[in-house]
Amino acid sequence: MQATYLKDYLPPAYRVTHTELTFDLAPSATRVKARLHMERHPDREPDDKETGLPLELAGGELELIRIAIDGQTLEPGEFEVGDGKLTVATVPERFLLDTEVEIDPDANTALEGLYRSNGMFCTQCEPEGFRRITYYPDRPDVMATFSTTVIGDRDSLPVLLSNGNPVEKGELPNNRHFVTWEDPHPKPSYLFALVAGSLEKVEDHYTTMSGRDVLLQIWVEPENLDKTEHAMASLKRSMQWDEETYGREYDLDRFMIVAVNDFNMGAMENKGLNIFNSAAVLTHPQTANDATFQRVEGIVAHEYFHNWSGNRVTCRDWFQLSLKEGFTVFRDQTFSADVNSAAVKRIEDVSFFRTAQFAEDAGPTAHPVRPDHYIEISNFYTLTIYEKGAELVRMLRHLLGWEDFRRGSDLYFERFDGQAVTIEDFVACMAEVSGLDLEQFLRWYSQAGTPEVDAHGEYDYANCEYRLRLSQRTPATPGQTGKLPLHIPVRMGLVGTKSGHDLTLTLDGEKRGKDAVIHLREAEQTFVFTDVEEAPVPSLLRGFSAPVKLRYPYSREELAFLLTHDSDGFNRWDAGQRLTMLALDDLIAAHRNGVEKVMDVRLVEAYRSLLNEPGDDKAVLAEMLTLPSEAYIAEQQPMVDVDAIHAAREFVRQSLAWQLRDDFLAIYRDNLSDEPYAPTPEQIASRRLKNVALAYLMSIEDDEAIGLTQQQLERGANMTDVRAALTLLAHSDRTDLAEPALKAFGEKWAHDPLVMDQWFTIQVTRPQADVLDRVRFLMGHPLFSMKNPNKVRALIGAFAQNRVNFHRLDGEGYKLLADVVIELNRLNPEIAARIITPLTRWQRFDEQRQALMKAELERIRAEKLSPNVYEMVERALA
Ligand code: HT7
Ligand code: ZN
Repeated sequence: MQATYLKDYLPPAYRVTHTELTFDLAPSATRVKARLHMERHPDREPDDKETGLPLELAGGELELIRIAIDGQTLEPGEFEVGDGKLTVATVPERFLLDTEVEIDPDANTALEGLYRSNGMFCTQCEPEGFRRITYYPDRPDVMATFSTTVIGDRDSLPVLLSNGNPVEKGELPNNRHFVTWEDPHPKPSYLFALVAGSLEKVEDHYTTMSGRDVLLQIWVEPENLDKTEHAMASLKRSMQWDEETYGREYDLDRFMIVAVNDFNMGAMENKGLNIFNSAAVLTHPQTANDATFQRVEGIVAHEYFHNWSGNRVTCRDWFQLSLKEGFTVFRDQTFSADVNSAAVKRIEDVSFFRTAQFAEDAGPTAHPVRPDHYIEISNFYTLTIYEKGAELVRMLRHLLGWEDFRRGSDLYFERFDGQAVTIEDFVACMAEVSGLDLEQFLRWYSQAGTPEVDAHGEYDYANCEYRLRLSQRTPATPGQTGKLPLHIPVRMGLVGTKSGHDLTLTLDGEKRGKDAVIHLREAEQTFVFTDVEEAPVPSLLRGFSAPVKLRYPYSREELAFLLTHDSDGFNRWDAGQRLTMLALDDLIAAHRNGVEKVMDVRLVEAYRSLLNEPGDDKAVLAEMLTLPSEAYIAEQQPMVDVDAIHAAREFVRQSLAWQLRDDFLAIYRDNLSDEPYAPTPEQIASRRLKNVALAYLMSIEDDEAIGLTQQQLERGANMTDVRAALTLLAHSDRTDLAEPALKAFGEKWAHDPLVMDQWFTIQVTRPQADVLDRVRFLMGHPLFSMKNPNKVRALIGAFAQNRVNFHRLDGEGYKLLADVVIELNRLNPEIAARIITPLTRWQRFDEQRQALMKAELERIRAEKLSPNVYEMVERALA
């Protein structure tokens, strides 16, 4: 299968200035007429003036009915169809192209292009789905205005939506009707959207900063009308935040969101008509937990922010994907930090990043934030493009300071409005407004892998100097050896061991305050701080100021000191994580060597002080009390021993619970509340703290805790508390408690697909050894469907995260996943290529597991594969 290379980029031979589409909708035979106003691109000179440049349009799964140029129907022989494209050898400089195709939405299980979900027609065009709707130059640097007429059955499809504003509607013979939509903003085809179905709406209004009224609509199936309030409130908050923070105003008269059940990702930012996975938009206190409320808020914001970072200014080609995704994730992260607890948001984002993106960067599918080649671009909607891309934008914000960063962003939007541009264009705006040289910084975009920074500090009592030596190295990644040093901003402080306070930082004779950013640019660099009056403990990489692995040989005493004295909340949390990791390392070694496990008393004492002097930030306290996940611990080990990690973590959990039982109980009781549910930061923090404490107590099957958990479940105050309690019961060894609770929950919520997704997940993430049979059993449940990505994620995806069970030594976990990948490869290649990820990480395990995982990858490789799965398997086995 052929790869596409960044170095081969050429502008399109022909561009489209205006696109007219007519859809005559029918479930298995939809007719699409397209009229494209086309002209030769001024930057593409033909090699031969006589014949000009051929016209090539992308297309797949289309049945061509007719093609005409300037009204003249082309005869077979005057054009060619094959290999995913339609070619016309000679065309005029400027012309009208008419095509008519037939497509089959019902047969479209890949959920790319036009498909049906629960009887509703909907589209997903990013990255290359539009070519499954009509023949088109389906690439982001072709931007056109669109006029779309949607025709459908009046009874089954009363609602007909597309991008922009409705300009005409009317009745047609045979009980059909139509609506015509016009989108005045030029856009690439990946932002096209169409929805038709029997939907109902919730409406609101927003007045923009210049006083324009915008109609806001959320369209859902009738039974979900009571689950839209939070998304609507989140949308209005996002619109206001983007005006206040980035000066960006919405630019159409209406903004619509539609919820669909079958969707490959979270949501899609189509111009004026965002399409959302129902799991990413619907909430109700009884059906969604706090994490879902916060996720919905973040995704609504993300898609809305794309209106500028992605839609008004888009990507020149798909190699630039992080231009829109990295910047938009950075924007949504900052938004969520502003409207919730900023410290907790950063802790959550970084712990996820260090677990999942670091693993990606260290594995066989590692790639730069701007990749230089791909076989299937859908495989590159990755944590590297999204989350690492956001970290790079965050570093730019730190390097420039907020004011210059905002000026750079203003310049970028102004200069490139309505254009398709590159990452260099973005960084150049930042360099221009700040005068900074960002040449070395650009390496972050082209170099894959996580840099490792080693730090060593020495205090010179005689001269009151602190010498900090930093060195950096980025390990080789597939296809990229010889890495160059990066420009790494290290935010830091020196905490005095006597005073317990941050000391003033004097570097090169210049006073830099108590918290400063030093710039590591060389492979090795020493920073000499003068006038340091007491021996300090360094607090490095505050707020995770760069996406690197920082190693400093902290003693446990130094970490306990930072845990209480660091002025940076993020680094206080990080010191706790490092301290816990040291204890876990000893216990993992003890387990492997068959030696008795002994709990580190210093860790118990550190937790005791946290519980006894809780401070006033409950949200941060809950994070501090949360042990690193098994996945994070695994990421820190040279070779992953799933059983030792599980045993060591359980040992720490239970030891803390035994020794601090009364403190946890007090925390639980202090955070009980009768207040009606609201997704406010205060309430969320309180519920989280309460449920973290309950989880410790349930780990030792404390009788009182069992009673409290059952009460919490029966009370059913909200899904946060219910789900937490149900999970604790279902994951305990007490089958007598687990089974009736699961049964009752399953019966109560059988009508609600999103709640049933949670029910599936809770069952397949149990640590007990019978889980694999349960997964197989649940795959036969009437509500499970391989065609619904949410169900696949809830059952199979969640099982693959159940480390002790997925990595069973008999290889049955791997086999199950491989069977699913093979089936999905046929039904939905995008999902197949995502769900395969845990198998691609075989290098991290012992020889026996490696062999089992590779055997399953080979079994998949022997199938007739989609480009998506082919690329993943080839990279995994390379
Ligand atoms: N920009 C959107 C990406 C997306 C997508 C990508 C591949 C396959 C299906 C997809 N659905 C949506 C989502 C976003 O980042 O906002
Ligand atoms: Zn996005």
